[in-house]
Amino acid sequence: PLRRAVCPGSFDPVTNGHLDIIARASQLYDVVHVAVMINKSKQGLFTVDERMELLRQVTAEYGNVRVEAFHGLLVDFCKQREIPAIVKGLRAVSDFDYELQMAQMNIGLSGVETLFIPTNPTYSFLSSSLVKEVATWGGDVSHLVPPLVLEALTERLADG
Ligand code: COD
Repeated sequence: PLRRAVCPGSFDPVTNGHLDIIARASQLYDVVHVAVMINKSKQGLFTVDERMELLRQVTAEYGNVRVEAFHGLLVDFCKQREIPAIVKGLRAVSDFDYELQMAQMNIGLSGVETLFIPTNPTYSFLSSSLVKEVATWGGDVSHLVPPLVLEALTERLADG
């Protein structure tokens, strides 16, 4: 059977930090599902469809990445697709508390394991929310997101 893993997140929008983890997971597993988790209480800068389209384009070169959206529990996404592993990036100790809590909850709920990949230090300070904030005020984020995402950000922020 194919070895599967999921990289979940909000991806609003995808950054070079996300891509580093997705690329590394794609070397370790036959199929990597990238799950855009829908959070109705959190309005994004990009719609879920826009986030998925950006993710599809920037992960196309890896060849074994599937981008999907899901509303509900991550463990249910995993159960429906027979995915035994969640792969997450750990940026710093500050990520650890919450990530450990979620990992323990998820294994308790359904036996799905969580594996952590240490973030490339180049991206350890990077988050989608900081990228949005810096870009909003005209700061240069061209080294932090793929060119396609930079284009989408510039366009979206010019609209608003
Ligand atoms: N470098 C490396 N990895 C990174 C970086 C970076 N700079 N930035 C982010 N990442 C990785 C991390 O692993 C992170 O967890 C993931 O990418 C996604 O990041 P975001 O910011 O897009 O997404 P979050 O933090 O909003 O995602 C949280 C989830 C959606 C995964 C979580 O809330 C969830 O699983 N929700 C579904 C509902 C559920 O099951 N809840 C119960 C949980 S126990």
